[in-house]
Amino acid sequence: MCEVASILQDRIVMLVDLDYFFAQCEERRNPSIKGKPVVVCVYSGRTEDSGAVSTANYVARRYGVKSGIPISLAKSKLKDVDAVFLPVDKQFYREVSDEIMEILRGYADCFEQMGIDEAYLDVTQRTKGNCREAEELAATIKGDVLTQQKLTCSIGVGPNKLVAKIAADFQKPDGLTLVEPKEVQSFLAPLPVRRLVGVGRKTEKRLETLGVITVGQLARFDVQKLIGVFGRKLGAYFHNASLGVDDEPVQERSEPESVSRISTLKEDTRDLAVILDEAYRLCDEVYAKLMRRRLVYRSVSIHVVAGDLSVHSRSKTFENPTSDLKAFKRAVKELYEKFLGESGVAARRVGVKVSNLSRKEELQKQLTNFFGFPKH
Ligand code: DCP
Ligand code: CA
Ligand code: CA
Repeated sequence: MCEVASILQDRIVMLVDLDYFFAQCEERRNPSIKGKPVVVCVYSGRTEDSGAVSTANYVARRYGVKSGIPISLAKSKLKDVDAVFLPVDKQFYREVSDEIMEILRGYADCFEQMGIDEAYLDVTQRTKGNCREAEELAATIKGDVLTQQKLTCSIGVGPNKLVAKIAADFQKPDGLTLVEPKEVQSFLAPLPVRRLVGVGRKTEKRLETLGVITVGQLARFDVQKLIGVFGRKLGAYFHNASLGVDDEPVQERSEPESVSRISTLKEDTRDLAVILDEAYRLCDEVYAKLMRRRLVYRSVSIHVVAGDLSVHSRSKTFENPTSDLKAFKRAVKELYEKFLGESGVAARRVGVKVSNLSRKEELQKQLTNFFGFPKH
C-alpha cells in the first residue's frame, strides 16, 4: 500500500528517534541520576577503564563526551565532576524499545523500524496528506511516548524518509521539525553534506576538494561531473539527495522469529501456582504483541533461570498455527509442570515464548483454500 503511495502521490513520512536512548533508559530506571552527566559504556574488560562510550546524556555531551570515544577519555573530560558511568544493559533497552515501537506502530499506515531507537512512519492516509495534521500527530506521539514510557524523542516530518531523517536530527533533544514540500530545498541547502544518509567522512572529504561543503552547493553541482567522480549510481543518488528527492517506501521489515517475555520472581520458587501466576501475565503481554502484529504461532516455549543462573527450557509445537490465548496458556502450564517434574531446581526468572510465527492473513488464506471459497 505504502509502496504504491510512494510513486503515485505526495507522502508524509515521520522519523521518530529516541533521545540519548541508552542513557535515557538508565535515567528512567534511576531518576536520581538525572541532571548529572550519564555515560553508558561498553567495557572491554581488559583494564578497568578500557572500552568505548556507547552513548551519553546531553549533560555529559556538554563536556565533550559522545558515542565512540574511549572511556578513559570520557573520564578525563569529566574529571572532578559528579558523573555516572554505567555498563550497557542491552536487554533492558531492547524491552523499552519493543514497547515504544508498539506505540509508534499504532500511529502508522506503514511502519519500518530502523535499529533499536528509531522508526519511520508513513502517515499519509491518516493525515489525509495534510502537513499541519501530521505535525499535530507528531506532537501527540511525543506526548504518548512521554506519558506511557517516560522517554523523550525527536520527530522529523517530511515528504520522504531522507528529509524526515534530517529533520529529526535538526532539533534535539525533544524536538519536532516539520519540513513542508515547498521548504525542502531551502531547509537542506545550508546543511553540511555530511547530514545526507550515505555521505561518510571519505565522501565529505572528496566533495570538499570539489568545493562542495553544503547540500545547496551539491544541488548546484553539475550532475554529470558528479557521476564522473562517484559513478552513475552514487552520483545520481547524491544529486537527488541534495534536492531532497527520495522515493524509498516505508516498508515493514520481515516478521520477528519469536516473541518472548521474561521476568524475575520475588523469590526463588518451585511452586507451580506462583510460577504460573507470573507466566500467565507474560503470556498476556506476548499475546497482545502477536495481536497487534497480526501474527499466529505454532510453537510455545518456557524458560527458567534457576537460582544458580543455569538456564532451562522446554517447548512444544502444535500441528497447525493458532492464535488462541487459552491454548498458549495451557501449553505453558503443561511445560512448567513437566519441567518441575523433571528438574529439581527452583526458578528465579521465568519466561514464555512463541515461535514459528506467520501472518494471520496467511492462516486465513490457507483455511479458505482448504474449505473452499468463503460465502459473501
Ligand atoms: N550507540 C552505540 N554506539 C554508537 C552509536 C550509538 O552503542 N557509536 C547506541 C547507543 C545509543 C543508541 O545506539 O543510545 C542510539 O544511537 P543514536 O545515534 O540514536 O544516539 P542517541 O540516541 O544516544 O543520541 P541522540 O539523542 O543523538 O539520538
Ligand atoms: Ca537516538
Ligand atoms: Ca538513532
